Amino acid sequence: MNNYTQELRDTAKAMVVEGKGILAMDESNGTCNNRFDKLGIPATEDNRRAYRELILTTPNLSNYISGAILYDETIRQSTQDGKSFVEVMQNAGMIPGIKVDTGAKDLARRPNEKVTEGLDGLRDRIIEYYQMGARFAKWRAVITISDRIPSDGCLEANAHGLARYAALCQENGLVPIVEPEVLVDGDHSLNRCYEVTEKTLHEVFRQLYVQNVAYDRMILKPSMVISGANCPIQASVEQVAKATMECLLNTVPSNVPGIAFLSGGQSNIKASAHLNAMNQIYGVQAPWRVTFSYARAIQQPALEHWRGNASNVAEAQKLLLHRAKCNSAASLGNYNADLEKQPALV
Ligand code: 5MM
Repeated sequence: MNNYTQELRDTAKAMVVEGKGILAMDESNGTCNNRFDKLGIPATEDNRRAYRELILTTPNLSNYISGAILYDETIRQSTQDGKSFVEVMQNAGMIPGIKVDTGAKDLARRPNEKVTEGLDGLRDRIIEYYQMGARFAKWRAVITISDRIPSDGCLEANAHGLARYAALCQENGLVPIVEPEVLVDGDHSLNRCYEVTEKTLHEVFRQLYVQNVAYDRMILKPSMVISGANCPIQASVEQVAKATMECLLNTVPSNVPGIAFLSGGQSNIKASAHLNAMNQIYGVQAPWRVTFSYARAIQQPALEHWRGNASNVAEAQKLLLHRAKCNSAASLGNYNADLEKQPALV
């Protein structure tokens, strides 16, 4: 056991504690600016700061959110009245996390495939983030489906990167969120998504083992097994829930404390319904907690309402809290149409 063993176990458990999930707000400047552009919000550093302040100061957010994933710019920012975002989170009882990958880049000699970069200097960056108050990290690998891909080379390179990152995190006190995202883009079927997701997760856990990563001190952030966005036959909520859970039960070791899904461009309601169905159908049978680590499926209504206007902050916070509350209920199998209609009280 190194010095961090018990701390990492405790942090991982707290991240997926019953009834809570993780808020992803780690959009890099490029992604955040694109989302602002679509709504006519000027893409300035202060607008990014103001938006993140809106999120983190939402009253009662910690009733449903255990921790939030920040971006490098965000973890160094403060509220308008000078309180650092890390302090705001600590005071509210939410664990600060940090995205440490530097993005998915073209994989050499593999058309249409990506590999996530960021290992250079990572140990020093993790040590700095720990000192700043972060207690977990995130690294996202991106896998694209077509008839010919993913290649074995792409799966191996991405899984290796995830495993090297996870080992460095555990060595230096951060719980690694391991995020292999199988993209929804394409016209593939649910079965094809199952096949690719299963192969991806097998390779990820093989590489985690090779790099000596402790499964009981990490969180998995997978995509759901879902029909491709352009597939003419879209699987039902129940089919997605069953396929996803079967796939995870076949691949994820039972001592992983929790699975926190990404939403991957699903509608808000579908993201809640799928998570809810998984918890309703499998409930206590699952060996790990099954919850959410959504970005768009929690933030989108709030961002659309805010539009960069200070007078919209309070209402935007209500919308954010509502999505957090619905997904919290889904993580317990208690989400339903009535709850969806009830506004959350800030
Ligand atoms: C897949 O994206 C992650 C989860 O978000 P969704 O729930 O919206 O799918 C998210 O944490 C993601 O990693 C960032 O938003 C994107 O960051 P980049 O690095 O692409 O700006």
